[in-house]
Amino acid sequence: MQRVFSGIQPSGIPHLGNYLGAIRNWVALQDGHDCLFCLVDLHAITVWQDPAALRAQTRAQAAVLIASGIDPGRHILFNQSAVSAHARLAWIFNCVSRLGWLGRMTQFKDKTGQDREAASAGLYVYPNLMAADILAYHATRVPVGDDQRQHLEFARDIAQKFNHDYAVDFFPEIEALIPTGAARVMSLRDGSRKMSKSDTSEQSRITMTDDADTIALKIRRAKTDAETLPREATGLEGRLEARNLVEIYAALTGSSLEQVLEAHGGSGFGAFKPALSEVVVNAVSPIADETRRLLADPEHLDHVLRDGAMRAQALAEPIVTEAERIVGFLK
Ligand code: AQP
Repeated sequence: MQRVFSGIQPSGIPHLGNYLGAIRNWVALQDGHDCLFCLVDLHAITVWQDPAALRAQTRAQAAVLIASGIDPGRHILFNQSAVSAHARLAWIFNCVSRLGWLGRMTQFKDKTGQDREAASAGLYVYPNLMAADILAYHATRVPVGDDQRQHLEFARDIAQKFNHDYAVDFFPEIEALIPTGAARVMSLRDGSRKMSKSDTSEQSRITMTDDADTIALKIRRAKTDAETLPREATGLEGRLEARNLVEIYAALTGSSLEQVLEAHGGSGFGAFKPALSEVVVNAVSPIADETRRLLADPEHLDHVLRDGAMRAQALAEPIVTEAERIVGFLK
């Protein structure tokens, strides 16, 4: 069976973008693959995290994943810092990848904006760690949202360069699994920015723990334009916010953009937003309820993560030890 590695940063509570772009597909991949689900806390601290909040968010992430249908008994759910192999391989990859490659990464530019000098060095070398996350397990398939496409290509380049530099055939080819439809969910406040845990506006995202009233309020306040919905997809051109809401509706109902517009074209947002709220509440509420139940027993969650870390360590240890031997470390 192919080994699949999936990561999510415990930098906040997962939102609808994480769910539609990633988590929902992870759940589906569990049949027919060996999966590792990793709460990537080493990545999270590339931007400042309050330590107590990071611990709470790590448990909350684990709870949301389990509530969404991830099965930590059949697969492996763990937090990254508990398995030292990630950091060891990342150091080797810091020395394999090139500054020029890192300089082309758009996520670094997006996250730092004008204030690049103040960014952490960790944020700059983030793609090296991401490559290590995957390759420490010789994982061959990585389900990610469309926003991570560039990082996946980077990881492939690192694997190839390592194999080339050391004249080995050690790291495998990686394949990105990118979902079609709502692969990138945008902010409810600005249709040109992706929905993000770290956006300072709570109103920009629907979190997977929001209750029905909060969801309805966020959707009611979501930025839109004054026009009615078009009857054809071409009518959404240049209407980023409108398109985002229609795409969310389509992704959650398993319909195409065209089908949603056939049913709702001609409606104003006054009518469409309540319909969208209902669809979102139906998807999010059962997950939010189960997450609250799981969070009531933090010791159980910690036990699940510790057990996952031991199983992950057992897989990664021989691979990373071999990589260290290949580069010439005494072993
Ligand atoms: N808006 C999105 N639409 C679709 N997919 C998304 N993903 C994230 N945002 C969207 C996918 O979720 C997975 C986990 O993401 P992550 O937490 O590792 O990192 P991220 O992409 O940086 O997510 P955020 O929410 O934007 O977090 P912060 O604000 O902390 O940086 C990935 O597969 C990603 O594609």
